[in-house]
Amino acid sequence: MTSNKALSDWVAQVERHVQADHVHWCDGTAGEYRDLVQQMLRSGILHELNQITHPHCYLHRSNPQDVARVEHLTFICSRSQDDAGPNNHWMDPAEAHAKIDALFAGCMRGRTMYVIPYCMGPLDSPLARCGVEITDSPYVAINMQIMTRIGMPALKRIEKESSFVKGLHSVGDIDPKRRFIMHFPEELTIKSFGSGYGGNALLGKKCHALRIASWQAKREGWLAEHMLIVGIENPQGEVHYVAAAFPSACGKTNLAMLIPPATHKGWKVWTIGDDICWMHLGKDGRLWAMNPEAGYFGVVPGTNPNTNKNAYEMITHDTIFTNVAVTQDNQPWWEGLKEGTPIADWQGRPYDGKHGTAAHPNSRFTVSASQNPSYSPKAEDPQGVPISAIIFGGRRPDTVPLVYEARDWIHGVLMGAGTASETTAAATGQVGVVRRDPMAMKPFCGYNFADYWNHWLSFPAKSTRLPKIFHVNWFRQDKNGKFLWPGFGENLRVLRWVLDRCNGKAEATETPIGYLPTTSAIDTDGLGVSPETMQTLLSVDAAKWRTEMQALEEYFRGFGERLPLTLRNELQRVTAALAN
Ligand code: GTP
Ligand code: SPV
Ligand code: MN
Repeated sequence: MTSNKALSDWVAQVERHVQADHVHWCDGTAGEYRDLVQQMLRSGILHELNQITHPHCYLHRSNPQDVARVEHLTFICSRSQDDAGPNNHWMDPAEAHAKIDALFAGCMRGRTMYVIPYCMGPLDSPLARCGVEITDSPYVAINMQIMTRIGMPALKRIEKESSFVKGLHSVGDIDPKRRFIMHFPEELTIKSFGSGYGGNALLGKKCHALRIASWQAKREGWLAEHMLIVGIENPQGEVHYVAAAFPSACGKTNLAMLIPPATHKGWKVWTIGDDICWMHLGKDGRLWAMNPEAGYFGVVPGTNPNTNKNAYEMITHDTIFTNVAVTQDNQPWWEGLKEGTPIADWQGRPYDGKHGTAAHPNSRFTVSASQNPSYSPKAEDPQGVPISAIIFGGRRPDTVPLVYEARDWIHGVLMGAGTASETTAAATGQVGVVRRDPMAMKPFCGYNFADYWNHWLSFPAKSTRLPKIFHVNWFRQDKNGKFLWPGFGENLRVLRWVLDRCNGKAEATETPIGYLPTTSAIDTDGLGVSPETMQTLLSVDAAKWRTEMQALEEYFRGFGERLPLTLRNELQRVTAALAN
């Protein structure tokens, strides 16, 4: 099937080991997608949704034990444990291979083994990277077809290039006790067993494009980040691009396809990507960003015409829904939809409104990026787009202001490293507890955070035209737990201040934690947020921030001697400023 000997040898070796009944090389055609859907409708893996209101939309119900990423079962298996760092679970590579290979032995008897050549990034981009996922899940195969560029063109590229990422996946028997997501960065290899869910199973996404790619990026001088990429067009027709890192389920998809509020005539927003961003220094010294994905695997709950009209519209056709509820007439339903009534929950049980949510809080849509009304043609540009600002953010009910700016790159790296956020349903475990999530990469950095921060800190020596760095928090609450900031489309007002700062046009006040907008610097015309609320959103409580910096210092201590001295000093500088 292929002239690449490394690939054909690996496929043959896997085939012998897993003992699949059939081998199917995915060609990525529309006919193949249709056939796989038909087969899954027959076997019950997919259910047809209302084809009049939602043409070509299907529902997949996961095993209830398999509805999110599993960070405690995710391992970085580098030769040295220190290379994985305290931020990762580590296993010795030989031990890890032995453990997981035993699970793969004979696991595809009676099943078809799908071989999926894929390309992360535009096929003609020098920044793109290829991989091959072998899986026994047809659900994974069609999701990969939407999320990446699969099939013959990717295979051709692999045949021309010397290396590709090998990803082996089996749903096994979906037993959480026999589940591992293992990464072997030195071997460019991923082995994932026992889960069919999103980030555990679509190996091009978090496993390749973040964990393995971040490792490669460190060695080769670029960045692989958990960031959306968005273009903001002002009424004069100028477009500036922003990359923003928020933890899982903290607003990337929403910001990436934001609709300007009615008060903002002449503004337009262009989506490049909603989850992953690969950035390279250009010859001009600017950072150029590329979205390695071709689709969105997005959070469904909360999506409605007021919060995210673009997403709402793009998921009315040709969409795979995972773990949503359904209405009497078989339309998909979720919390926050604001219309319709669910009669069956995400597990297909009759829904009475009394026991839990109808849709799973981490229910997802899979949809091609080309269906997004705000999709930018620049997303297909082989060179990517130049980034003016990098934004970090998290879900913080208190302490963290709506927006503030780092005084320089080093301070910005501290700001990113200091990001913390309430946990969400995107991963198993407790929801709503604040944890440190540096650069929104806690679950995704394929190596020691200390080395990662060092890598970030290496950029000023290579360029004087780096983007400015900011931090935002859309999730500050009042004492009744109500969000103080309206968010969603109104976030454009904050992005305007950010871009004006980049162009030297907006006012700011210097504080110990960075530059904050002056009270009048953010346009609140027609917003309906009182000046007092704006004041709260833009205040810095020194006592709370001293506690915050102490917590960060404690966290940094876990990285020992490997923590870059520059970062330690920067933390001390901010701490000292807060003491005054
Ligand atoms: P991943 O796909 O897990 O990486 O998540 P994401 O960062 O793309 O998050 P997404 O945009 O899907 O948002 C997750 C949840 O946060 C949804 O329920 C949204 O409705 C909600 N959300 C997004 N933006 C805002 C905002 O500006 N304000 C508030 N209050 N909620 C928001
Ligand atoms: C996330 O959890 O950050 C996601 C969904 O984007 S998953 O693909 O499951 O990682
Ligand atoms: Mn994500």
